[in-house]
Amino acid sequence: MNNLKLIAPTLQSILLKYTSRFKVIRHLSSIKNPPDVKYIPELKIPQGVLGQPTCHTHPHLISTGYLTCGITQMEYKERRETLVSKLVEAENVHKTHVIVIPGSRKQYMSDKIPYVFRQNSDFFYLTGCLEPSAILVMIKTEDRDSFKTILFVHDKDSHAELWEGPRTGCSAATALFSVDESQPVENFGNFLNRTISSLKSTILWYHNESPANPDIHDTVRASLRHHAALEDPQRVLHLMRVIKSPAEVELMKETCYIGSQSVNMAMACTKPGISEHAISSVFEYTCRMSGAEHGAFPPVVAGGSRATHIHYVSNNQLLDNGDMLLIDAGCQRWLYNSDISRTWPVSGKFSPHHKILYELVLAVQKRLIDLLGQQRPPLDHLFDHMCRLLGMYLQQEGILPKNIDTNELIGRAYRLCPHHVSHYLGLDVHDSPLVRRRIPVATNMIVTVEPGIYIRADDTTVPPEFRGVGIRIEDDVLITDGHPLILTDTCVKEVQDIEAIVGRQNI
Ligand SMILES: [Mn+2]
Repeated sequence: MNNLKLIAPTLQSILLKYTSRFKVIRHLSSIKNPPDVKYIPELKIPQGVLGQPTCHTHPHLISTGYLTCGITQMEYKERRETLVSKLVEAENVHKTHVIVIPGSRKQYMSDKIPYVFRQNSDFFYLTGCLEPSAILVMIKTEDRDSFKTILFVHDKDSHAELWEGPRTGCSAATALFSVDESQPVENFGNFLNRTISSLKSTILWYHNESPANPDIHDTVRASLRHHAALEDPQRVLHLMRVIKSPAEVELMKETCYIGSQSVNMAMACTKPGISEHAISSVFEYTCRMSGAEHGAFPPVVAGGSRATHIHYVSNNQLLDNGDMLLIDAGCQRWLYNSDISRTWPVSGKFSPHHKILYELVLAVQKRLIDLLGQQRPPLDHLFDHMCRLLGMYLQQEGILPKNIDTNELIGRAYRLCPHHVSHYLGLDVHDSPLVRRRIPVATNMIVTVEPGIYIRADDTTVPPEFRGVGIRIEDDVLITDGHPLILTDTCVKEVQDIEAIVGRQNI
């Protein structure tokens, strides 16, 4: 994390010089001692060069005793234990439970040209394993209290390793991932068939829709010939994933901090005539130099009325002096994601009408964060609150007419902000997608709060001076027993602070 020091002094001097709110910019440090980590001496990280970074080969990334940054072998093991006990409890008429969670396979942009590999979040959450096409299998029979964990990985192969780099291999994988047994991936099909056909009253837990790994999907489907019942483990798994452990909270703080500073840097580099592409590059550069692997998603960098297209990612226009610029971007660090939106004037000075709209969205956002702490509502209710607040404030400013009833007002507000105001955040940007947004938020969930307003250039239902602008303000928020903790709170969002730093950095 020392790399942030390359970026931080410039940014720190800008923030200190021009804003009142940033007295101290902390430097990132590797996570050394996450709270509540159990130290289990018998779990050891094998020595030697393996298929992924370890505390021995990459001490600048992973502290001694951890499997991945900030997370121990024990924590991964406990997650597997929790999942198995919850699944067995959910379907207790079956005698045998076989759980299959595949890793992602490599993706190619064209022949033999790979994309950067991204592990399947469910698989990573349960193993910490970064190897493509590895497979986790857990078997619980009724005659034993414990269950057996088998990890299928690509075994050592000097020819393949010449091209692709070192593999962990079966013998080191057993110790590294603290599983009972590791086998070569080629054995998986036979193993599954044999297991399912030899055991009575078996239920196969496998995510059958939109399979994470099409290569093994047919193998798993074929094993169903042996009269096993099929159930999806994802709903239970996502209910676990949506509540973050202390170590995960620390990782989320880091990725949110990097994302926040990178948006600040993008703001500082903005000036009339610069391209959306350049601003996008500043964001990405700052993230990566600060310890993020890459962006969390293709960023939206949208000037003027282009910001009214919610998923504008072309980012190929030049920024005009009178435009507002909307950024929706985030980064990934150790697979944990941040997701931030900010909107600022290209010129560094809000026009009176842009300022009215911006302060209105900011007021809605702050009110929604307060509500999360006070009422802990389901995220769907938060969306209802947003429409009501947005409608009310727009009416107060004379942007929506006074003579319409509440229902119509909420409908008009909804048309001006058609996207949801919140989603869960973590290993996936839209995290734990099987967890409904109808359940109340709970302590240690991390959610976004992202109200917006999008007024098209040809929208004749609002006064002309407010048309052709899109504004969104998005923070990442940890639900606590008290007031929510805004993990992206070092990202500038007050009008005076934005005006103080836009354009202060030359590139
Ligand atoms: Mn978001």
